Amino acid sequence: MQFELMASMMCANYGHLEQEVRELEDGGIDSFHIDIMDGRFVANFAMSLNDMRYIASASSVPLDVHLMIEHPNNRVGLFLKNLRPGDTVYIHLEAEYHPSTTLQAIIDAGMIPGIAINPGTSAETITEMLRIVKKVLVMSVNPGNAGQMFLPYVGKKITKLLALKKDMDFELYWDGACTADKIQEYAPRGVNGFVLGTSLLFGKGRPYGDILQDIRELRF
Ligand code: S6P
Ligand code: MG
Repeated sequence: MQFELMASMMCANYGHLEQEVRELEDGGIDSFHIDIMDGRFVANFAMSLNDMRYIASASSVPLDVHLMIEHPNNRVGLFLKNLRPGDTVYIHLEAEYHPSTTLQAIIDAGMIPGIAINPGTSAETITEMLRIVKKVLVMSVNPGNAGQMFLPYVGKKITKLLALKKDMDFELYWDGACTADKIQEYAPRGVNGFVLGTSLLFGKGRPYGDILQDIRELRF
């Protein structure tokens, strides 16, 4: 079964970031998930533009940039000019009046356009945008922090999106509280990838490569 695994780099150990990047890359991570927050759209601040730039320079593994910022159209250029073609940029639909304008800027820069949606945003709300984006990142926790509890009502929305996915050209990704049972249930149903944070990857006292291999073989 094919599915992607992304490392949520806000959960990494910044005491030795270079080693973290190297170990994840050697362990076969598919992309580095970069959580950018502005203290407004969400109350927290996570990674910075400099962190993103460093990781882009330290590895050729694709970046998966999750912008949790208000009106990303005003700032997306700062990120785009530091990325490589083929990296993904997600904006939150809830944070922009005219998301298609921002998504077009992402496409024009050669990046993969994605939308992220909060737990409270319905599948119906995003249907039109599904014609433009390549990826949808479903938040299964409210954005802002790692280490939160899964919100069970998101499961029904994922089921709806999996049905829409059969006729439309987009991929579906899971972000938040991703545990082994979620991968076991949703990878066979068609979720394309999972963001791994404190629930499954970081702070476990085991080499990342071993953890990633176990997940890929659904050996939990
Ligand atoms: C949350 C952020 C996520 C988390 C990740 C943490 O605002 O978008 O990417 O960092 O989900 O994973 P976990 O397993 O600690 O919930
Ligand atoms: Mg994220």
